Amino acid sequence: MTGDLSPIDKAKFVAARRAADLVEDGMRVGLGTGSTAAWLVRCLGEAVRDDGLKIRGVPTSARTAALAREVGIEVISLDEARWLDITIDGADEFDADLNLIKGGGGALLQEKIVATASDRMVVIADAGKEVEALGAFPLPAEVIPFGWQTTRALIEETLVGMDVLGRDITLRMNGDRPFVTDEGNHILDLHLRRIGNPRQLALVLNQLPGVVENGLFLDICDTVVVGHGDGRVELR
Ligand code: ABF
Repeated sequence: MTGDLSPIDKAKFVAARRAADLVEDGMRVGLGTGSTAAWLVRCLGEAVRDDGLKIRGVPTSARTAALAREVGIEVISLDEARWLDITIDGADEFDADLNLIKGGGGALLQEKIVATASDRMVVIADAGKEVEALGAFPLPAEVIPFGWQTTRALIEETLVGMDVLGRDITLRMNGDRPFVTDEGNHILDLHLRRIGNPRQLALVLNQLPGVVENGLFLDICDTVVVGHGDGRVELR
């Protein structure tokens, strides 16, 4: 499955493989989105096929659902599962408090719902995702298409009082058209450079009418499995 991986892919793979060991028979498992989470889905698929692992997977995006089915994992909806034993997902940034920025893959809404409906949330990440302070990665905000430019202006206004270093906001594109999430929404990327008070920012953003959710995952992650290009793995 792994062949000769680049150091970054090896880091993602070893983190995913270690996290897959946390999944036990009978578990309902939230399956994340992104390239690191894709390694996890493949590892779990191998355990299902080769070791008879019995799990039910709740995907966080259409593309994860397709991959899970492809590798032989039984896919159910979150409503069928009601609650999850564990969710394993990637991240764009994590800090020392295990707070995250997620949403670089555009799946942050389902990811946050699934992660929150889990007994345990585990992030798998290459070591390059670790930061001293969140914000270098643009913070995604999912907004409804109706009046998104007004919502953008509202966010801009809100940022004026916030402890952030940057205030540029861009509409995420998919080629020459706006990116559309699985829920049919748009993503605004907030180029804040450094977020001094993530809690305050997360609360303020989600109070704005057109904002559906933001990519700050605070007090949700229980464990980060950090993979390194030389094959080392650490648990935080
Ligand atoms: C997903 O994983 C997203 O929330 C996040 O943006 C992405 C990270 O992608 P990758 O694992 O490809 O670096 O959960």
